[in-house]
Amino acid sequence: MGVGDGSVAASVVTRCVRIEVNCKAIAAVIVGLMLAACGGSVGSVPPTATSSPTSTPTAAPTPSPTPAPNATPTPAPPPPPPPPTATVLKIVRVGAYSYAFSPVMLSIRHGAPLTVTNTTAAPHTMTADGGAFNSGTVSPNSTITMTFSTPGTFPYHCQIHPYMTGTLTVT
Ligand SMILES: [Cu+2]
Repeated sequence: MGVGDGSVAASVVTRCVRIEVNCKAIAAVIVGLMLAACGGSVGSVPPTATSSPTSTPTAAPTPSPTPAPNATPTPAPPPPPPPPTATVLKIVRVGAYSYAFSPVMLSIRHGAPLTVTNTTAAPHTMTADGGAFNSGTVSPNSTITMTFSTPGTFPYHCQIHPYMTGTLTVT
């Protein structure tokens, strides 16, 4: 009866206490887990980062000396064609009283200068036999320059010394 009721009640209370204990235990476990999960690091040494291993500082790569850009020397531009060197016709003395053109046979491009140098002490001329050209008097130890525009072969002579002859070929 009463006792029975009392024991039943006590049993209920005991169960409740046990449940409460279990609840407290569970709560404690949960709290512990939470602490372990998020509070584990509180107050403790921060975990050393293992993702970035301390690498030995490699020396900065010594920049290899850049070779001077002279590998392919720019080929020098071809030299400009030399100006037409003047063809020289000399008037020389031969023997004691004779003169001559030297060389006797001479070729020159049309338009190119012909330098006539009188190396003697007498005046001379360079006169085409057919009258195509005439240098006029070339004074002693002087030089004149002539050009010829018409190609052809021109025998010439000195008007002062008719025995002085030569042939000029204009190409
Ligand atoms: Cu002459």
